[in-house]
Amino acid sequence: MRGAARVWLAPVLVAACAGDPAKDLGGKDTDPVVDTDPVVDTDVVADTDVVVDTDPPPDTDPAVDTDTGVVDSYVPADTDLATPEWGSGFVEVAGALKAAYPSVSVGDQARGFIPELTAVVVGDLDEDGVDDVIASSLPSDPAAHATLRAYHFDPTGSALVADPAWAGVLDGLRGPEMIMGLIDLDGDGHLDAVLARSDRLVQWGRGDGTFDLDDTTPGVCDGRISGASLWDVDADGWSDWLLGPGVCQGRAHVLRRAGPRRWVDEPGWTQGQGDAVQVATVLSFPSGQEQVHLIVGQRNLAVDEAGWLAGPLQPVATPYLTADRRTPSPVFWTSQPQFASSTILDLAAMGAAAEDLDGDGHIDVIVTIGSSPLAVFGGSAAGFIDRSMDFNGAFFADPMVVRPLPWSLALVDFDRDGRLDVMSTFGDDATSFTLAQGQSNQNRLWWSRGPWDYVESSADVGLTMRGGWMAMTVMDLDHDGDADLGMGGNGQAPTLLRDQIDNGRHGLSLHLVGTSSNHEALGAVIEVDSAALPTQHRTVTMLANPYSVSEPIQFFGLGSATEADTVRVRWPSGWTQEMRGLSGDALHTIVEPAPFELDEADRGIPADGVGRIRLTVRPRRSDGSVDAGATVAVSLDGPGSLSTGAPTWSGDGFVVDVTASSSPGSARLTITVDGVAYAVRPRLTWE
Ligand SMILES: [Ca+2]
Ligand SMILES: [Ca+2]
Ligand SMILES: [Ca+2]
Ligand SMILES: [Ca+2]
Repeated sequence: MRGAARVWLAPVLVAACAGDPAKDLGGKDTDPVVDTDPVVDTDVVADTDVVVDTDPPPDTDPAVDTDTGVVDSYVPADTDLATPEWGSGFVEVAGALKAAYPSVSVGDQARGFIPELTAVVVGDLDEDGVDDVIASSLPSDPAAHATLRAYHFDPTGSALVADPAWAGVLDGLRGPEMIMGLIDLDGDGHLDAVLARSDRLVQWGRGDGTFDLDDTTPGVCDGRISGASLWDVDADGWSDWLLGPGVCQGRAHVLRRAGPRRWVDEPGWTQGQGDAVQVATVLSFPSGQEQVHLIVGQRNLAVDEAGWLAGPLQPVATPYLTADRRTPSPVFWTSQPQFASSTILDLAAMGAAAEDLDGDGHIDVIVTIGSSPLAVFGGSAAGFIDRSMDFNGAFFADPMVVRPLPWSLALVDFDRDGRLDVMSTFGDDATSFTLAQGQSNQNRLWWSRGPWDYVESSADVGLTMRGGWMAMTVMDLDHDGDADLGMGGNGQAPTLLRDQIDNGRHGLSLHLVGTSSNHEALGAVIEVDSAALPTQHRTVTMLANPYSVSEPIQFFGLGSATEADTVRVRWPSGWTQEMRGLSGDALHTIVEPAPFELDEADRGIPADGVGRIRLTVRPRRSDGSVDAGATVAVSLDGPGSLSTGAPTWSGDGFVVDVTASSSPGSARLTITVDGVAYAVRPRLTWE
């Protein structure tokens, strides 16, 4: 089984089958389009009142506003941002990890053993305030199971301490596959573990380092996966999974969240997909009024597959998503003319990330592709346009036996100057590892000095360690407001890198926790004003990295300012929260003050025609306070019945009871406040 996995993790081989682009270095676009006429955003002036009582209606558009074209001018007030300063750069804090991996197996070609594959994830599993680390590895021996090792950080986050007491604690997680990430998926406050198997995808954390193993996730093909995406496809307030088979061929699956700890495969939610994709992972993001899902992986070259799924952000009727060929033309293919009619799946993309890199209000997408390291799809009002970037000079200059492959991405402002930098891991896949017998690759950082203007700064930040890298998780392990990294790879001991870029600039990290919105706050738009930098906008998405599922923490630079004047969060539920004076150099967790609540956690009761679920609506002002003077209306689409009359103010919120139907089915609630509907429409189930 694992031998087969090498096939889909083999862009070099695939590219060779499709015309040998690995040998075609291509002519790179030397004249990248640069926005010379940025639209100035006039709608971001911070209110000076600490208590805001403007009572704005909920915004029904949780996506980036493409009509107003919010633009960051990228003209920082801090003139010293023109040149980078790196201080100590990235510093490894992986001593204990390295000690545990004195020799990582590099495989045995004669016996068909691929290199040992490693990954590392971070989270506070026992909730003592100090992050914990789980390193996992898939041994070379195909008959062996993944191994797990647990560590604590010292309180400063500067060193790792092995914890023998946890050897037994992790027994529950031991199994055939690696741990890709730690996320609180059910919103109970305890981190849950995401495993690299679709039929054992989530193990539920108890908050003390132990886990419940009652997994009911539907399996996909033989179960092995290397990545998965979360997105609230049906906008019901619960995140759904998008994932696909990693070994066999099949389709990308959408698993609807049907309860706090339950997902149901929904083949009827998509249309137009073929059945011949090996999915590395999925990248989900909003684009205008749409949700877009990029299937990262490779298709059977004999079968046409579009490679994207797209549908409205506010879907009404199934199918919610339709297969689409979004790959920009002639983007990227300008330097690869032999692929002029190809889809993204022809090039075996293995990682992807989405963010508005140039501040024009449109999400841009970067994809790692084997035969030309980074493909940049620039978002525009007309769809993706050509943003061929010269990310690759140093990459091509590296004297390698076989071209190293890019894998995982991070689009993060590492130096806190307000501009998003680009980092990619590089390493072999099993095939190139075998061909070259283990190469010494280097991860790369490109520093942004303006829209579509990047300077490779890998050596400046100390990214000189060489190895075979693949997985990358992004976190703030020392809670100081900047982005730290976990990395693993083929035949490679995992490592942790702490951002010690000391340059006098400050930053903050934000971890959003949705309540009425999806728990991961995916799709939320964050706007940060600080004294020293132009307004920054980010959209919360997950990175699509192999063997890496990071909690979507957002990082903002503050330049010389020590706090953010204003942080605005437009939650996926549709209402906007505003906070003042969040301190820099810190990780802030922001929990959505719920604009509505249901008194049944699983949102389902028997279809007996009698039982009731109570909905409490609390219209929120931007400071989070409840507005008892708002006008609230509720409607039900589907079986069941609402209590008669207008929603009544109970002293704690506007209360509506929904009575179950007498036959099984489901219905969705639409909640309207002062004439504007919430963007989340919860689903009730009569079972
Ligand atoms: Ca949990
Ligand atoms: Ca959902
Ligand atoms: Ca930066
Ligand atoms: Ca940090």
